[in-house]
Amino acid sequence: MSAMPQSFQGAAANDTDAQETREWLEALDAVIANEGPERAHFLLEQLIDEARQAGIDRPFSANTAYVNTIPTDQEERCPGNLEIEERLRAYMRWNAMALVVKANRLDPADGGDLGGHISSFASVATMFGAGFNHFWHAATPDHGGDLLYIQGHSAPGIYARAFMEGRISEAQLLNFRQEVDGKGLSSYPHPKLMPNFWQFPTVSMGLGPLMAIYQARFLKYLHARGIADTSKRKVWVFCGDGEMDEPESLGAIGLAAREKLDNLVFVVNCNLQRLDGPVRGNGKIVQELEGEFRGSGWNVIKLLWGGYWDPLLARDKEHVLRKIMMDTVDGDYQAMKANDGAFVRKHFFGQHPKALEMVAKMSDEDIWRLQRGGHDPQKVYAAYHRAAHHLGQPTVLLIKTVKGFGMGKAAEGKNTAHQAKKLTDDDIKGMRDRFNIPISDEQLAQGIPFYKPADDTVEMKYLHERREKLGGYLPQRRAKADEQFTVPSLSTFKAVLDPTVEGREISTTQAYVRFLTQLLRDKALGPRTVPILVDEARTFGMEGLFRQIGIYNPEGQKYTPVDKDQVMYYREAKDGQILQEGINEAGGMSSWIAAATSYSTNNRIMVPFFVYYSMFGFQRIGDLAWAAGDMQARGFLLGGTSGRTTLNGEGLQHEDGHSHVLSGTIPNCVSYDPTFAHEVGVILHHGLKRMVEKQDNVYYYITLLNENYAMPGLTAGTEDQIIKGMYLLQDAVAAAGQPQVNLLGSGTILRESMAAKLLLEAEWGVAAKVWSCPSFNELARDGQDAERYNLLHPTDKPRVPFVAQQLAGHAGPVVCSTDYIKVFGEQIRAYMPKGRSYKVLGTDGFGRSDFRSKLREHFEINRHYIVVAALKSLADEGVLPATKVAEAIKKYALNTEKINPLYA
Ligand SMILES: Cc1ncc(C[n+]2csc(CCOP(=O)(O)OP(=O)(O)O)c2C)c(N)n1
Ligand SMILES: [Mg+2]
Repeated sequence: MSAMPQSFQGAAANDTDAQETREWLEALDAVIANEGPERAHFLLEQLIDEARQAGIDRPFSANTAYVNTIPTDQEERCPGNLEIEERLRAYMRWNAMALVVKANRLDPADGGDLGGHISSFASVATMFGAGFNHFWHAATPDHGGDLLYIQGHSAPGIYARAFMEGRISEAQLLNFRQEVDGKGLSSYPHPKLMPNFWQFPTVSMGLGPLMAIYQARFLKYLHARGIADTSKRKVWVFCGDGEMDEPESLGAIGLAAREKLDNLVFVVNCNLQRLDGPVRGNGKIVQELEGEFRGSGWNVIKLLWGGYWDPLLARDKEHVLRKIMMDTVDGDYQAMKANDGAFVRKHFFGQHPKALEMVAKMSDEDIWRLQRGGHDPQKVYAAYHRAAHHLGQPTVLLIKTVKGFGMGKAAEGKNTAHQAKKLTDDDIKGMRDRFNIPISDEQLAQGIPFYKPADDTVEMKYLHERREKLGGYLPQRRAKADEQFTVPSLSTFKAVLDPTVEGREISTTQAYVRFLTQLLRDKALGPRTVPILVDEARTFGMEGLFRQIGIYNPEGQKYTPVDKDQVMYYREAKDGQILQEGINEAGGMSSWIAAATSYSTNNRIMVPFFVYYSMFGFQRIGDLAWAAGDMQARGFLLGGTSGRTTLNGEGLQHEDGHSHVLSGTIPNCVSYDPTFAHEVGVILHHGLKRMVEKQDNVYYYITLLNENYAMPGLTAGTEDQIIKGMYLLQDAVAAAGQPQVNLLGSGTILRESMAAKLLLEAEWGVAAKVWSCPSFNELARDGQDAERYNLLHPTDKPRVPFVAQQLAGHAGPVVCSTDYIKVFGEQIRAYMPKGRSYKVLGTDGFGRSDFRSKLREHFEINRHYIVVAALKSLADEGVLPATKVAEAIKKYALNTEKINPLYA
């Protein structure tokens, strides 16, 4: 008879029939021993099912014991030469360390350290090794390539490998974090800075895991739609255990399971530490994550213990050791690894006499060698193999490691490990000895040399051979797609360029939808168009697309939609074209990024259009928008229902008066706030030309309005000016001596300027010209660029900013009015023609709900305020007496004592 299981002993206190309990447990033990764990699992499932059917309220537990998920006898053996791999890894560890330490021993004139991390790669090195040597395929003609999301601060290890592979030179290693003069290596993965190397920016914690889920989904989407064969490709995502606390990290794991993304593997490096200290000192991060992921429907593989533990666990018939493993909290686990074998014997095994007995014959060194699973290459291989072959679910590997592994007293398991970057000479010697790096004390004394074996050594041959087998080196990024498209001519989009017929009013949102519908009809680009929605299709009048092109759903449509009998019913299909993300802007943005970088990751140019409430854009998902810039995304973001006073009834949370200020902070984001349908058409068309035809690395942000009005149509010849950001919309001919002004505006408020023009002319004898400025951001960039040129070329003929060029022949003060905060319009103040006065009206302050006219009065941007601002400018210039301004204020009954809307 087997010994009494530990679990049984633990339950004894509230056990009313110990004999019966023992019989059940013995029966289970017998099944495991004779028929195997699979059978035991089946029986338990049956029992649980039966219990549930009988109405027993059995609480769900997603957790398993604190041991490896894969039993030792079921491990797939690694076919590689682990000894050679270990040596190669040792050199990479060394070079990664040297790279950081050398950079931080430089003595910069300005005193600032360059920084860098050693401990994270030290903990993840074996996990990278297994992947690079055996699993991760590069892009080849018959394989699109696996996609790697590398934990950002383990970048030095990736550089160390690329150096060994001959892809990065020693000179580049010496320029780690010194990028300004070119050739340096970026601190973290940044496609923008190393466009042929890094694919995914991951160092803003949480964004990597989130974006990767949508990336994996997008691969399935491309396959389902027959655009690319992605069947062999996988997305591997490395995250820190601390990083999993970011809500973004876990935020989309439900989608991954729901869509059965078996092309997705998360590897969580559970070194139990983050930057300041333990991730869960009082608990167990692995168990917590196991519950989260399994509860969400993922395949969970825990790899906690290395092979040296196997014999001990095999002898642990009474589950004494397992119980200690489960009862020890992460804070204590960390302390074990920051100490030594004697400490582990006393504080870990010492928790139970039987455990102490198990290790009685082992020396302290032997005990120290009982390593964590993530440092055992065979076990890591087996876990990866399982993950790579698992079907129907995404897999998460929870792999336990030691932060600063191999760095000795300097960092290993220390709370300070994360920031260890200036090792002492002794620490460095310690590492050299521990990893057998063939570098002498004399060589070390002259600096810390990098180490690379000769090309004809077995190690180097093995290194290259492994990558050749897997199609080439990684990471590697494609900067341009091989394919080419011709964008249909502008006239194709005639429907949005022509004036609206008499009595017909439309919004710029409708103009956008018409443009999109037209583009979808294009034979080549239509299928490449990816409309992305976050449960607002009806808000933007796009529900017609549901039926027309369908909503992507890998399951198709298993139900009969409630509106099936209607023309525009809610159609879901396996090859649907629309990505409908539900109420989920971060997910929509992640999908958009996957599509917008498809030219690089899939060698397929896709044209994503993501439309959302403009307030829930840059402000809500700003860091993703920044990552999109880094990734050189190409596509359209449409900020719907934009402007502070346009979305009248919605109030403070919905009325956007600043998204253009935020979009302007992203260098490769080009933004527009058009007023008219033809402007939308010209801008979208130009965007297609740049991003699709020329493959320029920019993306477009265009705000759309929900206000209907007659559209004037395109005046031929103004296209370029629309793109540059400013054109004369309504001229005025001033009689001799007549006061003149220029009214600038964008978005809906331009129409207030148009109304003000009429008032100025009819009631105040002022000739007013109206300028439509679809992009103050582009005007500002142009002006800054001209000013910079002039600064650096003082003796050249000065460049004239476009704003000044446009206004040059048009005398009179300038008044700018937009539905955005004043800094938006303020941006171009410096680029006025010399001596020209400039007044800016804008919508600073919290929004609120009311009618549009009331809001425009509240924010002081309606036609009356514009008239008053124009008259005041003229009075300041001495053209009119100040009493005229007072007269206007009175005439329009402006409340001069009301609170500044900024503070209201
Ligand atoms: C959004 C964000 N916040 C903070 C940081 C700074 N940061 C970089 S690494 C790190 C600790 C990471 O710990 P963990 O995820 O456990 O990774 P490990 O190094 O332990 O593998 C922090 C706080 C960041 N990069 N991104
Ligand atoms: Mg960690």
